[in-house]
Amino acid sequence: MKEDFESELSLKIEESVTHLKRYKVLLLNDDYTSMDFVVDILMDVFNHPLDSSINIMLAIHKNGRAVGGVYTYEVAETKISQVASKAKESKYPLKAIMEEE
Ligand code: TYC
Repeated sequence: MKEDFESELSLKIEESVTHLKRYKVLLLNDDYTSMDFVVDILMDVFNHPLDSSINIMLAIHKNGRAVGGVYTYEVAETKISQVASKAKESKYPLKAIMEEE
């Protein structure tokens, strides 16, 4: 059917557009995660050096959120799930989300 073809095509276009976009991965503040743990996450998951990691962590603590990095959709998803599993393992409520840039 023409309608089926068109809706399949528009889904494909949507997917292609999703993959061309860039996504900010934001870390969110909370009252329980230790500052040291967030600094470790910024170094280990987001590959920031120690001094930038401390500055980003303090920005999250002060402003409620800050950007850990900007990535393709898949890489952003991977960073978010890495944060989620490390936080779970350490019993911290730390959360990362993505936003279209
Ligand atoms: N607010 C936390 C504290 O005072 C520290 C913190 C910073 C938590 C950044 C989460 O994404 C975060 N221990």
